[in-house]
Amino acid sequence: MKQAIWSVLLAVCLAGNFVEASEEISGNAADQTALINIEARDAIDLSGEWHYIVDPQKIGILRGDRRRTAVFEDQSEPNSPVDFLEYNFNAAPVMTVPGDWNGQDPTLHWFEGLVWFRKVLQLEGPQTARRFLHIGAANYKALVYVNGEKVGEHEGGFTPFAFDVTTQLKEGRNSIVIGVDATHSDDSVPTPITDWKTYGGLTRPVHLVTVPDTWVHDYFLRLSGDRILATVRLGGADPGERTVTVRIPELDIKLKGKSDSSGTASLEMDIPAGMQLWSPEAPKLYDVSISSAKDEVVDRIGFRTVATRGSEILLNGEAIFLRGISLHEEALGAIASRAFSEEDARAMLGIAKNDLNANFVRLAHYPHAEVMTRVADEMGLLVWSEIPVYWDVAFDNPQTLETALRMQEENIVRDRNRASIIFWSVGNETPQTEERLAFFDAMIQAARAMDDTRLMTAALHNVRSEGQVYVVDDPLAELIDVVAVNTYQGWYGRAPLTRVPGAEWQNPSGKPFLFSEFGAGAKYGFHDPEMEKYSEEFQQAYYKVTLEMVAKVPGLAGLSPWILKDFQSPRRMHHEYQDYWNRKGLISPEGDKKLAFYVLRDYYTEISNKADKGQQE
Ligand code: GCB
Repeated sequence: MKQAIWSVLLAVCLAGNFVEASEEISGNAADQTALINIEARDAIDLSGEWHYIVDPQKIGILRGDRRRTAVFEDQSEPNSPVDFLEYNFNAAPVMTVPGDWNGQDPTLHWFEGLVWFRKVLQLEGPQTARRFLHIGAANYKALVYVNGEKVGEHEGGFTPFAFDVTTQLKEGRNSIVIGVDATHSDDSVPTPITDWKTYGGLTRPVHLVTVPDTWVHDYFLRLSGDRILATVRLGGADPGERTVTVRIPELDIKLKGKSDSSGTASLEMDIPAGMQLWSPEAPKLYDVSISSAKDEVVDRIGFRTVATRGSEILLNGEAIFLRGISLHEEALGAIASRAFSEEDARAMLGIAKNDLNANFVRLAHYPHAEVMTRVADEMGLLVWSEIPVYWDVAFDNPQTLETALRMQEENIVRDRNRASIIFWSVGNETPQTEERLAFFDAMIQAARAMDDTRLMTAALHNVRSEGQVYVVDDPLAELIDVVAVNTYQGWYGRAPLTRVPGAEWQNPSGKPFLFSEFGAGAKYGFHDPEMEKYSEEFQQAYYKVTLEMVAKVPGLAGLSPWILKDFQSPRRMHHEYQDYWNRKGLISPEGDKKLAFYVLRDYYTEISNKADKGQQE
């Protein structure tokens, strides 16, 4: 169950005579999704060095009469009331936040347990302003304390959360302690079994955000038919009956209205003449201001529509072919890391857009950093955004569903103003069971209720084969808008590459059909004229035959081969070729292009003129 790890731990510690737990540790104190667009707010950026303490037995979450190990209290000061301490943040090493611990401390390379982080913050004057501690992401669970008091906890490694810390902050020295536990379980999302490395830590920025009495919490601007719609949610003790204004100066737009008793305002108008729609070729973004009373948040937002017509995907009413590539959220470099700066995002997405001639990226297998979709908006790349319901999660566990729903909500609320995102994906390669169908049904309904302007999808692998005919055979196809399939014929299994072009695909749903993955491993620099697996020549040949097969699929709407860059994975243990890297990248960890890169680039260049005009014949 969701809190099982903590409960077991408590039981163990009680047996060991720790008499009292620090406090209630079940439940999630964040009662609503975090306020959005932190970069545009009045905020203190807590990036930089944080002291950290590794807690392999997770004893630091207990207090009772053992205050000497109650790490969250942070009594690391000379006049501590405790007899003596068995930790000391001041003497502990530091690491950079945002950042994963795996790449920063060699002893934590594969560590998947609890690490405590502490930052001291000096604040001047009496602390009356309302403040939120906003955490961009902590993988996987976070326990958050301010000045020794618990302000909340959060589960889920890739989405933001925030706690109101107004009453805990004080003038002078403030201690912020965050316990980050990277332990996954059979009930977590994902489980411990993934083909990617679990990076632990505070992997995205931490901010202390100041808001006025009534603040703009989140907003959603979009097109619906020939109207612009804006939904603005206010926060505060009394957010009802407030004037809310949305301005787009370049278009002379000023929408004004009042919030309802819950603090939500819904504004709309006809699309003005002269408004430019966002597209990969012309990624037009407008400066937008959203304000109410003393709060104003500015953003840059693009407007476009996405829909389906039979087997076609329509962007702004025109059929589009998705020339895609999948990517993990890992920065370039021999020592891979999860932290994604704007520079990292520009480097990776730039290779996709400019070097590969892609117009689409599948951001697998979890929500990537917000900066990725912001840069995609700017560069003109369409985005697939995914929730890590990966392989076999506990589909029959209501708490696992709750976790997945919450992640999805946090992701959608954070990112639904990004024109680049066209798909919300609920998961990847899941087993064909009734429980899983019900689980996804709940996710899809919830996503549609929050955002009816995008298409729902999932990466499927349930395929029936009749000789060389492959038929997508998954009832989930009924619930989603776009059917996407992962296929590895020619890599996994013994079928020779010569068989691949003869494969014939059928998609009985009649909905748009994508290849969300295909790929083969190759170690950059390993050349073999005999085309052994793991050689660049094998991968190159694999891409050639697979693209031959792809080109024959009638009405195919696009592809996102696996994957742009080699990525770290505990499952890839072959010392000669893998050394814990999944080598299906078209580029090496350092960014060197393998031979197959050019095969895909040439294919995209060749079809781009044709594809821009419509789908494949
Ligand atoms: C898949 C998974 C992906 C793996 C990939 C592989 O089907 O969706 O997460 O990394 O195959 O390399 O086998």
